[in-house]
Amino acid sequence: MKTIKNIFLLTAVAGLILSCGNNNGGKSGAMASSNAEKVYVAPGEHDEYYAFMSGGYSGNVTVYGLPSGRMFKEIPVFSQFPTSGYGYSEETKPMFNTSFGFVPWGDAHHPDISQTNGELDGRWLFINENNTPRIARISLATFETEEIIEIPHSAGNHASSFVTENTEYIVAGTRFAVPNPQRDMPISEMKGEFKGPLTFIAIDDSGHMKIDFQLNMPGFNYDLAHPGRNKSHGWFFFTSYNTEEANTLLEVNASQNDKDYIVAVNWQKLAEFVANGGGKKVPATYAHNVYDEKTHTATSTMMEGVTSIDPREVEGAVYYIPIPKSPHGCDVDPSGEYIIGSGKLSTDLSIYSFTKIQEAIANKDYEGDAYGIPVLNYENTLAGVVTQAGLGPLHTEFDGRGNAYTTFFISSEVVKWKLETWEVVDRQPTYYSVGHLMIPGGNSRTPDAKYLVAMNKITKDRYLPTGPELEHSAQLYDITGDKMELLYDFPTHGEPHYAAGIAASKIKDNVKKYYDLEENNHPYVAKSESETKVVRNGNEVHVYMTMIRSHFSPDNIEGIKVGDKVYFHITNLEQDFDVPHGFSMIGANTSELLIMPGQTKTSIWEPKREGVWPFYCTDFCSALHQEMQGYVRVSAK
Ligand code: CUK
Ligand code: CUA
Repeated sequence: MKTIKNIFLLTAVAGLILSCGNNNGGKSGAMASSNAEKVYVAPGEHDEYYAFMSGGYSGNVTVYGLPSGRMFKEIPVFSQFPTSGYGYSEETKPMFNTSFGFVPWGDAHHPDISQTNGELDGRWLFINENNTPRIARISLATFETEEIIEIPHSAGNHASSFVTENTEYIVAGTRFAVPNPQRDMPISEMKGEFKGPLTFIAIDDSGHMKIDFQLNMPGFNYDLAHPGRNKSHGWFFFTSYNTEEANTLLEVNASQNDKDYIVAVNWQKLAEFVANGGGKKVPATYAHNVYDEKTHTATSTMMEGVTSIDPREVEGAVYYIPIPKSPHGCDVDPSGEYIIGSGKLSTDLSIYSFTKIQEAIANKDYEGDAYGIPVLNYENTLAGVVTQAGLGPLHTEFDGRGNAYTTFFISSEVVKWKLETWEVVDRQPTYYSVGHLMIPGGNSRTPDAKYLVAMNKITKDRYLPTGPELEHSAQLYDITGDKMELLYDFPTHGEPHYAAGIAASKIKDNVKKYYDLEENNHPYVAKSESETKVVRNGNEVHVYMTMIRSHFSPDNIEGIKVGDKVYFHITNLEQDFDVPHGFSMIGANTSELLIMPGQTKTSIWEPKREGVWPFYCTDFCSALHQEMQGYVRVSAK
């Protein structure tokens, strides 16, 4: 209890010291203006990098440009988004289907970009949902969520979504241990009974996610993860906490042991084992939701069964390595030799050597075991320790020049240190209390290390006050010199945990400008005004509608009755970049729709009253945008 209290005190003190200090990051006027030049992207010019930031409790992803810090877009993923109608349109509602029912909100933490040969390839962005465990795949051609898969037997899907070097697997680790299979049992009897499955999701030949297997680990909490890369490709590393398996007052009870574990998993061995028929098919029910770009429609399939592996049944595949208690981040350097574990209650970082881990495994140099899983020796696997580097280390990124950068939440700073000598070479304050940090490509073999973005949890006085809550704040540092230089603050949306950055050149030429109308296979498409019609089927009315600058067709609809269920299936006939049209109907509680060129979307309207009711385009699309409107006549039943 004492430690915990002290930590909170320290947070307050650190915060105070920093807020009394120089709030602009200690820049004199001249320096500030040269920093301004570094982030200045002249009107009409493009940024050098994309930054995809998780939205935390917003459930979505925001897209920023670096170095300008300009926000370009919010990509709706796990949450309904009235701006576009995502999760409201009939086509996208199935994206929120889960085994728990319709869940139109999520807590999105860790985005990761697909890789080929250890380099970011710019095809997809993956992101996890913590609360109702799911992983999403977003296309970096359309910037749309194309797929969401639920993770069965998991709870608090936090050690996710991290991608291996050839996107062989997207890995999802559970934070909460829970009964597996779920059952009614006393919470106090969790010890030894709960499980913490780690899920390995592959991409199948059709480009879709499929759960290949689950590693049914003992019931610790699995917090964060990163894949091995380069020489450690084929392995995956996770941090665990609460190895005490406490079920209450974790702040006290989960800090009893001085050490928790890093889990080292040889996934290549497990994949082989499963490919040869290993593992046990166990019951599982989970939703798999796929958005099809040709029909512009999502379908949800309820899947049954997963392959489960007991970590003890595959020799040489799973090991525990002790780490100072309650670790958080788990990061792997670009060479793959060093695995960095940060103890969030500690001042030190433990750095493990992949070579030493392999030697320890070969020599069976075990300290003992936990639930039959060998525990390697702490000292013998350690490559080094960065000592007294700061308070509350959380996450580390790399620049590919032999340096690592670690965030310290409590002392509110980013610390730069050298791999191999473990010496601290620079530290810069963050405003305030930084969580993750991101260097574009910082978790690949080849970081593109010009900038570092710190994602801060507390904003306080950085911006004009906006009521009791301020948006979180990111800070951009120039890391090309010996010392990091704070360039810029910019507000972020929701709560960015991790972010993924990539050179714009790897994406921008592949971005889709519009959907080909010829390829539109939506069942209710109207590809020209001559195909528009109104079809009644009992009390269901299907309106096949089109939109083009600057009218709807049809724009006068009669014959609708109170009690009807009207489906507006609206196709945007435009074949040009950046000409969406909107559709909104008076009194409709289903959100407006924003329909991309060549796309069809459906809105349902159930008129309650007789009259003549207008609809209009919501997006200012041409000089005659305001004329883009129509009426529906509603008569008594
Ligand atoms: S967690 Cu948020 S600061 Cu979800 Cu990656 Cu460490
Ligand atoms: Cu179409 Cu405004």
